[in-house]
Amino acid sequence: MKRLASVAVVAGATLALAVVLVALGGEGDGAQAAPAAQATTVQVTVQQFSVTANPSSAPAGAVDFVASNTGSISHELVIIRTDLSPDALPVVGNTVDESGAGVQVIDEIEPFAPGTQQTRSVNLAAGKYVLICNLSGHYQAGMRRGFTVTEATATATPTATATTTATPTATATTTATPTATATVTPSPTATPTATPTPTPTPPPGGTTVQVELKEFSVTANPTSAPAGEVQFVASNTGAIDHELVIIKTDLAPDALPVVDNKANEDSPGVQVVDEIEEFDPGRQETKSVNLAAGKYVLICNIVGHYEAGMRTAFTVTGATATSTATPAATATPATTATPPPTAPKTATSTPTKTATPATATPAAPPPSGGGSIGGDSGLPTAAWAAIAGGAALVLTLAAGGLALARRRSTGS
Ligand SMILES: [Cu+2]
Repeated sequence: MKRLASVAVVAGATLALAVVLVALGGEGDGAQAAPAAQATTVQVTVQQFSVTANPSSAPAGAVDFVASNTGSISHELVIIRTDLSPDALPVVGNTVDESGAGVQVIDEIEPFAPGTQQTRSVNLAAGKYVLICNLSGHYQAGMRRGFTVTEATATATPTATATTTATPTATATTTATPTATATVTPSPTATPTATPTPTPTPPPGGTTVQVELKEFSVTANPTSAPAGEVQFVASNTGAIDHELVIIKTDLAPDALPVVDNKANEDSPGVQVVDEIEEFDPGRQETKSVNLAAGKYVLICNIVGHYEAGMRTAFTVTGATATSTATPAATATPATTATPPPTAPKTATSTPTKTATPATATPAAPPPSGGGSIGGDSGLPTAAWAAIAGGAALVLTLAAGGLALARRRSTGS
């Protein structure tokens, strides 16, 4: 009962406020009075990575969505009727499943360029809607917004425009509740951070370059390497898929020719050396390439990403003098006792069996050898070695016989 009473007070106060405003002469645009008759215009802003709608609801009937792309890459607007919450739409891969359960696509504005505006008029029944951009990864990155369509007659004035103009002292306490205006949340703008950390250390087995990919920047550390093997370790620290394209070019990173919102990988002066295909956020991919001295640009060439800032310069210097010192012998494992090249091969090949007396695991026979011999029994290691040797011999003979038989049967 108390609640009812307070509701009545609020309603009364609101009514009073409205009366006062009308009496004052209605400085606001009082066009909100009869929305059902004509279309409601909804201003929609799409950018990386948000969708906002103002107002955030409309009465059933004609609705004109005026969508502005204030981002730096292309976006689209899909109008979906669904009772699911905006962030709970079914996702397949990197996009919302537009034919998924509980999802009904009403209409959409195809991808349109940054800085442009598109309008779409639709007729909407009362219900809950979600406005999204369904370009790869954009929905997950945050491009979604709930939108409500109310019954046409009942709520003619759900959007209290009076609150913006009127700030009355007396009724302020009671009217504090009903302001349900669309909040325009500023989205984070892309800030390419070029970290200059040049330390081209000469590599023992190649230079490792850490590359960070995110919306919308590419950073490399170090930013240069001596000619030769370069291992790119690319981390996607963003919220959507990215890729890494390694391009040899004398052009500046931001001066690559662009076609259809992508750097043109086939244009003259642009030589794609290699690439890591697009991969998920939070993941890491590695690619080793052999690079000649020269200038390079590292980019993500998913539609729009290059233009949005995903590019950085990378330099490959002439091979340093230290390249001759690289020893080829470091690769050999534990048995590094390998003598200088003059030593005969027989010296290293024969003693392998005897050289491992302690572990009791003799060298496994080359083909089809599977049995490892455990060392827990009471047998002396010499006995095990003998058994192993015998077994190896038998296995080898068996394998040889098998191979012979097979060769004979196939006739080759
Ligand atoms: Cu990208």
